[in-house]
Amino acid sequence: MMTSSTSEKPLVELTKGVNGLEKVILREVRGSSAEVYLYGGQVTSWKNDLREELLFVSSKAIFKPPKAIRGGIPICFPQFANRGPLESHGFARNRFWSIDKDPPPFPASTSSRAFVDLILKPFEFRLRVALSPAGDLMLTSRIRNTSTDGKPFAFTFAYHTYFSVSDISEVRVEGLETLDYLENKERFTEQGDAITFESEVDKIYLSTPTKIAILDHEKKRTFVIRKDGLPDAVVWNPWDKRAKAIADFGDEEYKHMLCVEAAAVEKPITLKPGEEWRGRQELSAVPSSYCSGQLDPKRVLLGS
Ligand code: TA6
Repeated sequence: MMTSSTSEKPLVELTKGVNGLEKVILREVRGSSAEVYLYGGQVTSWKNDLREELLFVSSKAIFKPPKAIRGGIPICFPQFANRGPLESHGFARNRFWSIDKDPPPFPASTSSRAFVDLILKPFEFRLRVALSPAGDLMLTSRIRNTSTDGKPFAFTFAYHTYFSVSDISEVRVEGLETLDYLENKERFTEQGDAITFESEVDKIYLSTPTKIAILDHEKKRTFVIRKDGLPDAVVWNPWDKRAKAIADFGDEEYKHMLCVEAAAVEKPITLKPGEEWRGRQELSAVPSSYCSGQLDPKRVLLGS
C-alpha cells in the first residue's frame, strides 16, 4: 500500500469495516478521504479536507450480504431498477469485488495517487475509484464484453450517488431545466426553473449535460457532478411516506439526502464481443456563497 511522505497514514489502506467487511481507505495529504467496500465495489464515505462527510449512508444501512448497503455510491449494473429480468438495480451492488492488481493502463493520465482498482468477475467490469489532491472523487468504470459466443452484451447502468444535504427543502439542482424526463415510464418535459424538493421525486432525466450542480443553501456548499459516457441523470428522494416503507432507511432521513445519479438508462449500452465501454463520474464539493449572491450557480455549470 502506498504511503505519503508527509503523513503517517498510508494513501491507500486495505482494512476491515462494518461487520468485518473489507474496505479500502483512500487519503490525500490535505485531509480528504474516501472509503470503498469490496462488497458492492461501493464507495461509502467521501470527506473533504475539513473531514466533513459529503455522502449519505443510512443509520439503518445493513452491511451484510445479500442486502446492498443503503447509501454512498451503489453501482447499478447490469440493470437499472426493474428495467429487465434481473433483481432491481442488478447485482454489482451485492457481489464481492476483488482488488485488480494489474489493470490495463488508463488512457488519460491522472495526478491522483490515492486510488484503488477493483474488478467484478467474470464480467471484466473494472472500477477505478480515485481521490484527487484537491479532494475530488472520481469513479471510472470500464466494462468489456469478453464473450466468445459472438453475442452482444447489453446493459443499463447508474452511479446511484446518495449526497448528504443539510435540509432537502433548501436544496436545488441546476442543469436539468427544460429537459425531458421519464417518471413511471411516461415522458414529460421539465419546466424552466431549477429543481427544488417538496415531495417524492423519482425521475430519469434524458440526454443531460455533462455537468450538474446541487446547491445546498444551508450548508453553503455546491456539489458539481461531471460525467462522461452516461447520458441520463436520475434524481431520487423518497420523501416521508416512501421512506417509511424502506426497512433500511430512517423515517426522517429523506431530509438529509438526495440521489443524483449519472446513468445510462433510456438506451441500453450494447457491446459487441471484444468491445469496451467507459463511464465516468467526477464529484467536487465547493463552498458556495450562493445565498449571499457571490456565486452565480450558472457559473458553476459553465466553468470548467
Ligand atoms: O434510482 C431511483 C430508484 O430506482 C428509486 O425508484 C428507488 O426505489 C431507489 O432507486 C432505491 O432502490 P433500492 O432498490 O436501493 O431500494
